Amino acid sequence: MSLLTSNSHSMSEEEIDEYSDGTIKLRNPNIELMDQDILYHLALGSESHDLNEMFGDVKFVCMGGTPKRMENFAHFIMNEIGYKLPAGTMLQDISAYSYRYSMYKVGPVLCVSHGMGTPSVSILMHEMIKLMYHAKCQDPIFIRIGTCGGIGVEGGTVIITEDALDGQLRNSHEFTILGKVVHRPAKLDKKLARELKALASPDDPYDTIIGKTLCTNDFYEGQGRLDGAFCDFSEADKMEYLQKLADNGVVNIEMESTIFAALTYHAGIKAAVVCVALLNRLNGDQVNSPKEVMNEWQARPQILVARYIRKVLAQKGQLKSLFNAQGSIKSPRRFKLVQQESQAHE
Ligand code: R2B
Ligand code: URA
Repeated sequence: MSLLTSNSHSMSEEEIDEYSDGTIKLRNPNIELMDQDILYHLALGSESHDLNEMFGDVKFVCMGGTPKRMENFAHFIMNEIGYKLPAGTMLQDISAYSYRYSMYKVGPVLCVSHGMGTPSVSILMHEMIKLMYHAKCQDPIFIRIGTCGGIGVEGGTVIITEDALDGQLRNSHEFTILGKVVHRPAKLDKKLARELKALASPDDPYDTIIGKTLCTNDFYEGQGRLDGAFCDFSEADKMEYLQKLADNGVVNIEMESTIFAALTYHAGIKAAVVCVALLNRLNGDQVNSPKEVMNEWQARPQILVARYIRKVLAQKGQLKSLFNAQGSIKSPRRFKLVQQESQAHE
């Protein structure tokens, strides 16, 4: 397929946008012709950094809204895959100098914050896909770990997205490019979604389900909330809309899934979205569960994704080598506590 002639609707299921070695085939011929490619919002560049050396081993790119959640996830996954930092080193925010997104690397797992809403995710996805290309990563899998409002599901339920729908229930993301409206399919990897679902344990004290996800451009009016600064509809209108969503198989609402799905699919990257519901929107609009409860809920998608990463690494025989890697930190959590304790006595 010519890089220039491929368009939004031409990519069939069979077409794979990667080379036979699994590296990303960039659908933009301009990049190769540039002296350098500055990934401005990541504070990285193709000539300023050895991106292949830094990121060539990345197999999983996990993204979530906030820098803190992704830092927590980085520490969590470090424990889960038994990755040990070399003596005297700590996890560093690789993109700290961008002051936009944060990024932590734990062996084959890259943990990146994406901010709120599709524009923020779009910018990040362009740069992350180019990063995968410059780094020559092979078959990277992208997973969004997020929060959402549930529809007919209780707070704390883990939801794996089957299809991402826009505000008009279309399974695509709408772009305006050079003044023209372009739709790209918002497709996620169904097999990956099923594999994730299979890793839910009957012992988990919560449900893990698969369903359709509505992606909106706003948290308030856009999600049919009555509690924004403005509201020109009635409670009955809202309930009718939520019921319509439910009738169409929608089980949750969030704000990033269509762009995430559309750009990963366009790049030929396998991707999934796993969110935890912070409330059941059929019961109300306010997010008002206690902080500790919500923190525990937010760990749930991370637990599922960690199970998946462990499983894949174990299948490839790579889990053991990570466990055996040289390192001096036995427990990142305790390490941090000891460090904080020492700082307090400075
Ligand atoms: C879920 O939570 C955020 C809004 O509070 C948004 O980023 C999303 O998708
Ligand atoms: N995130 C959303 O986008 N909506 C909710 O209701 C909760 C979290």
